[in-house]
Amino acid sequence: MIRTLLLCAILAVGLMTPDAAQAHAVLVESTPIVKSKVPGDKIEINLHYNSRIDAKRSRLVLKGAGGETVLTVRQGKTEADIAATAEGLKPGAYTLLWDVLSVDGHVSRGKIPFTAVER
Ligand SMILES: [Cu+2]
Repeated sequence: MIRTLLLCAILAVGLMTPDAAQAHAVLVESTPIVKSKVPGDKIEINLHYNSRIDAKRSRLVLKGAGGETVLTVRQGKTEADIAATAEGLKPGAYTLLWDVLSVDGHVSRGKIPFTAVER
């Protein structure tokens, strides 16, 4: 992790183009919001990053009591957004695991815990 960040810093300094300087993907905003309660059995997911994301080479996995589901990732409203639809959710705790490829070729990952509740 630290080694990856260092490498990024070195690359960012080495290739001081506007793109490289802001290429490493950091999650800026998410739907659902971390630790939020989401009503209903179908949720629209949208993750917004600080840089362009390669949606085709990014992964979203939804983990819940019933197991793991690999979601179909699509480009969101902008090139810095990815989106997916999760259906058939039962009330309970879930974790959305994201794994994205940004334009500098680096993968970053994170998780978004949330709770599905009855509408
Ligand atoms: Cu990077």
